[in-house]
Amino acid sequence: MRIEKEQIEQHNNRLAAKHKRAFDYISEDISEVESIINKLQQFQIAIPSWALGTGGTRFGRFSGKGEPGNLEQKIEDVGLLHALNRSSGAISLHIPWDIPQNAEQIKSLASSYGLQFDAVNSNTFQDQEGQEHSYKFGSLHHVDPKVRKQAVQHNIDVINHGIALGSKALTVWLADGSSFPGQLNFREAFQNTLESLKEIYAHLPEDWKLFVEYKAFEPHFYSMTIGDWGQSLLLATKLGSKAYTLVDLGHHLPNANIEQIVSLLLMEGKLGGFHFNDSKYADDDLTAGSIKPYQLFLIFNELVEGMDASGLDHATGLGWMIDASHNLKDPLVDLLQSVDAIMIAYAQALLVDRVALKEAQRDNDIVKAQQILQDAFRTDLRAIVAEARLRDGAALDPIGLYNELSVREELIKERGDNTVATGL
Ligand code: AOS
Ligand code: ZN
Ligand code: ZN
Repeated sequence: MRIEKEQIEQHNNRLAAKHKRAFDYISEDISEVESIINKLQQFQIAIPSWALGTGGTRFGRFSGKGEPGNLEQKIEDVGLLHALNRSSGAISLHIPWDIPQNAEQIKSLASSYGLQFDAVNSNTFQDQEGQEHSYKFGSLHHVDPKVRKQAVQHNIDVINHGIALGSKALTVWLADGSSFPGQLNFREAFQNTLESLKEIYAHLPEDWKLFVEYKAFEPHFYSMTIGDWGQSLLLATKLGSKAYTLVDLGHHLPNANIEQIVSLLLMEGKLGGFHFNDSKYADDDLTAGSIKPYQLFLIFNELVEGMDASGLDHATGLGWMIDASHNLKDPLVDLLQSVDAIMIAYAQALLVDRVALKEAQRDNDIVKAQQILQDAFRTDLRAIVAEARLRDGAALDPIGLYNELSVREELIKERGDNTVATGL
């Protein structure tokens, strides 16, 4: 299924008058409105292939329907999202779940939807069919060099798939850790991981980045070998200039100050990319902005400040990606909600009066500083985000149009009750 230009135009025409009233009202008081719209138009958030199917929990999985059964259909799904919002112009693949049989065909299919290939993700957290050694006790950190070698080779294969598709980054997330004290020698586990990553790093093309993702706990509950941003930064620093830390919002211990982590990683030039999601407890992988929208705004506030300070382009300076997986909502609707929440938080961060904030900080005027941030956060910028979509030829109300066009019903007609188990 494809969404046609005319269908979007008809939808937008119906909402045009209402949108114009809201847009005129809000933009009157914002002098830099054009520059904010421009930046929103540039900003793209990659969609992970594993978020397109209904996620599961270890207790059960309630299947959706009309879900993509192969890579072509996953690309079609992201194409639909991108047509609706023009902000989801990339897909992030997961090997071996998404092995492209014919890279050229896959590439041209993606570009027919205006999509690029974001970071490729390796998977050494599950045993694959026909694999010689098991990852039960870890992969890159494993005590047995034969297991490490197998995991390194898998990552090299993933890089090669990525090269064929035009990806520019490899994301490594490891389930390596221990669940009982004494199970691991921490130093050896770290050293083994570093040595394995060095071998992978040696195969990275010149213009590629390696993203080292950390996670505080789960699947292991005593230690994770790359458990926090310190361990990730240590590895990225030892590896070299193409290695960076990747921040997944759900991978911290409760109440961690993620915005401060982001700020310092940017200062060190070592923040590489982002996995957006939201959570109340841990790695809940809920819709971005659904639980802690103020935190999302504060993170974007640091991103904008830090990227401007180091001269990084907002759209291309970091890898932006969603990492979420649910079992209650239609995954496509959920992704539209996530992208919208991210855009709103970004727009609000762009609205912050940086000069006034700097002054307030210099004067130790904490009341003023707090007010500046909260003023921006409490401004309803939905019409500005919608205007950016309108100018890009996307829908004023993406979820509204998704429902008007009965997209899910159409997909069920095309694909049947197909449902796939993906995601972690
Ligand atoms: C796992 O918790 C991490 O968030 C990974 O980034 C990701 O979910 C995984 O690689 C996808 O299976
Ligand atoms: Zn992640
Ligand atoms: Zn996660």
